[in-house]
Amino acid sequence: MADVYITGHRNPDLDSLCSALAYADLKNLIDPENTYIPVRCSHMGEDLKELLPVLDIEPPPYMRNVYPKVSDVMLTDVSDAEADMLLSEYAKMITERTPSAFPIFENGKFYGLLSIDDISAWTMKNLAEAGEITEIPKVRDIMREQAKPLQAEDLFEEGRNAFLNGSKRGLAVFSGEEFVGYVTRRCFLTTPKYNVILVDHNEMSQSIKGVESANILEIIDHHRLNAMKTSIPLFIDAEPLGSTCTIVYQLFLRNGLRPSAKTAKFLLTGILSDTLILKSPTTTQTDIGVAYALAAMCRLNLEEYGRKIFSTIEGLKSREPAAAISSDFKIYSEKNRKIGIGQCEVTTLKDLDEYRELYLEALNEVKTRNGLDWALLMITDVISEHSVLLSTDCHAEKQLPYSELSDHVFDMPGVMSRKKQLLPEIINSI
Ligand SMILES: [Mn+2]
Repeated sequence: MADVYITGHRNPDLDSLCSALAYADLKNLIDPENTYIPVRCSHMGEDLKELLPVLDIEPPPYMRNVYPKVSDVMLTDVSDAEADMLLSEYAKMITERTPSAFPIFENGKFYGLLSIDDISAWTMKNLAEAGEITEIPKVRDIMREQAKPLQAEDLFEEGRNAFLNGSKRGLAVFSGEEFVGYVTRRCFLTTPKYNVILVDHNEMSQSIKGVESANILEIIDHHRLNAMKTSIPLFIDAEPLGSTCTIVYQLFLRNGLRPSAKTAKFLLTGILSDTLILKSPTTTQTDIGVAYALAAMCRLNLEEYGRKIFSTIEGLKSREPAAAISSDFKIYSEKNRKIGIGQCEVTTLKDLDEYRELYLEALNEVKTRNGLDWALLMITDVISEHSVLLSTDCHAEKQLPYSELSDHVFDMPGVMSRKKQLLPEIINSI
């Protein structure tokens, strides 16, 4: 029985959140041996936070990283060894095992760790001084100075280093102020690994932090392949469809299952949002067929529900530029250059002049903050199927096949897809 975390990309969009939710549902149905947990690996943009309650969708919980932690290896087997106990009573109590360190309590509250070094130091001292042991001490009287406890959230590496740099046999583990377990040197012999499934992305730079140290079991995606080297064989389902949710639906069918109405709604939401209500050029006949089938399953009118998904979109001038840019921002590494491309959906481009300068400024800050060579923002009018592109100063921008409306602002009629239409041009131009 293992836990497997299913995550979409950073700065999650609806396809990432919904494909994680739906795929976890499918995996739990077909593989009851393991537990599949949908998560999101970064915080959500303000627009998404506003939209989810409107759609009545609960996002998967936030998971910071998949680095192994002290809590993954700590021991929690405690018994009621009290500080006031005689050492002989303690010896009887732990006769079954020989722990190198063991937690001691006082009135039910954690008191400290008693280590075999404490016991042997006391024994040797008494034998050296008196030649025999005449009196049995209380546990508290032989316990020596305690080391600083670890925190459950501390990284495995930090825990291991605490032992390498110290001489202690064991260390207490706290969660905040509360004792939750303890670790001995033995706990750090093998590094635990998290199991993860990546949906809606396959690039390390877009994934959950620590993914390089995890077991990647599967990748389900519809983006270009730029996957990391994996440590174990894996299942990949990558298809050039409009949405990861379409692939997840096909996996339901392949397993002879039909999604529940709830899961059908997750899938439909991902498809309609990623394909801009089936209008984006990334939309395939498969996406269209699947979307209508799902709408019937969850009894939603496709057009109406699609408009609802885009209903809370605010004009960019009423938003905070840096937040709007980073709400859906992807970083690509190409030809030794780091390029970031954000995308914002709007329902009109008429007010562009009112916010253009502010967004260009914010884009430069985003570029600096992320150590990028080039940062771009694609502003897409989903109603008229027309985008404009804002760009930081970069020699490659002159190579773009778009007409320049003003300095660093390009016109892209008919361009709806960052991945399929814009990214190849960006790569070409550098
Ligand atoms: Mn997607």
